[in-house]
Amino acid sequence: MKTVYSPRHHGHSGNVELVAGTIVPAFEMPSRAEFILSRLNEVNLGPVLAPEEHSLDTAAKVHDRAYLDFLPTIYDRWTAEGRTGTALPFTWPTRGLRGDKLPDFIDGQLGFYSFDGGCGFVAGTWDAIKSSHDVALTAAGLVNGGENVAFALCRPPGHHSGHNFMAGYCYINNAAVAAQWFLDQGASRVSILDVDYHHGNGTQEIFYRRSDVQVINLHADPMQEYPYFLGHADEKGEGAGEGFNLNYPLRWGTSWETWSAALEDACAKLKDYAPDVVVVSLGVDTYEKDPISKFKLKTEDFPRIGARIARLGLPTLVVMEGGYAVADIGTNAVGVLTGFEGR
Ligand code: SS9
Ligand code: ZN
Repeated sequence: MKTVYSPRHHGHSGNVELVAGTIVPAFEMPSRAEFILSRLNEVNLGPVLAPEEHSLDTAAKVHDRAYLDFLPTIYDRWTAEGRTGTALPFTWPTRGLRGDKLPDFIDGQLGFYSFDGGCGFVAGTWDAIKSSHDVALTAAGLVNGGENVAFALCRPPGHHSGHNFMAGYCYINNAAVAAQWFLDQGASRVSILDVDYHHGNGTQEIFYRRSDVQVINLHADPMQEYPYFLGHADEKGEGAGEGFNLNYPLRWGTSWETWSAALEDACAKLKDYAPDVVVVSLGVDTYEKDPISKFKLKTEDFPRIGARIARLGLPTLVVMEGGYAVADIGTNAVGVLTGFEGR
C-alpha cells in the first residue's frame, strides 16, 4: 500500500507537557513518525509519497474558521510577548463561564481554543500541523482515485481536536477533514473507526449531530482515562445524528480477547451502515508497553486488527493517531498495515 509522509513534522519538536504535576518532555515526539517510516521501508510496504498542498476549505467545514485562522499566528504572538520555549495555555473556559467572548490577549485566546494543556506550540508547530493535514488529504486522494487502502502517516495526530479546540497533542482533526473531503467528492456515507486507546472526543463532537458520518470508538473508559468527559456508552448522537455515534468504553487492563470482541461488534455495526469508505483513526497506544496507557494488546495482535478491518471489503484510509512506546511503534503500526494486506 502507498503511504503519504512529510518530513515537515520535525518542526514540531522539543515540546513539554504536564504529567503528574511535573513539566516533562512531551510523549508525542518526532521519533514516533520516524520509527514508523523506517519500519514500513524495512517491510517494503510500498511507495512513500510527499503530500500535495491543500487549502483549509475542507477543514473549515469541520472546524471554526476563526480557530483555523488562529493556529498559524500563535507562536509569533507568543514570542512577540517576549516569551521563549513552548506556548501553552494556563486557563480554560469551563462550565458556566463565557464561551462567547474571545479574549484579546494571547494567553486568554490559547485557553479559549484549548481543552487541556496538551498542545504546545514551538516555532515549527503550525507548519507540522499543516503538513499533517495535507498528508491526510493526499492519502484520501489516493483512495478516492481507486486505491483500496492508503496510509496517512500523520504527525501531529488529530482525533482529540474538535470544531473549535485543540486537545491531547491534536490541533486539526485529520480524520474528520478526510471524512468531510470524501463526502465532498461524492461519498454518501463515511465511517470513522477509531481504535486509539483514547476516546476520539474531537471526532465525536464534530459529527455528533450528523448522519452522513458514522463515528465508532473503542477506547479506555472515560471514568478512568483521558479525555474523561466524553466517550461513554450512552452517547449515541443527537438529532439527525442519533444512532450514528457508537462508543465501546473498556476498562484498564483490557487485552485482546475483550478488545477484539468489541472490534467484532463495531465491524458488524459498521457493515450495517454500509459506508462508501472507512477512515481508520489508528492509534497503537493500546499496546501493553505503552508508557501512558493501560491496555494489554501485544505486538502479534496488531496485524489481526488490520486483517479484520480488511475483511470489511471497503475502501479504507488509515490515519495515524497515537502510540507512545516509541521503540515498538513502527512494528505495531506497520503490523496493522501488513495485516490489512494479508501478510
Ligand atoms: C498524561 C496525560 C494524558 C493526553 C494523552 C493524549 C493521547 C493522544 N498524564 N495526556 S492519542
Ligand atoms: Zn491515544
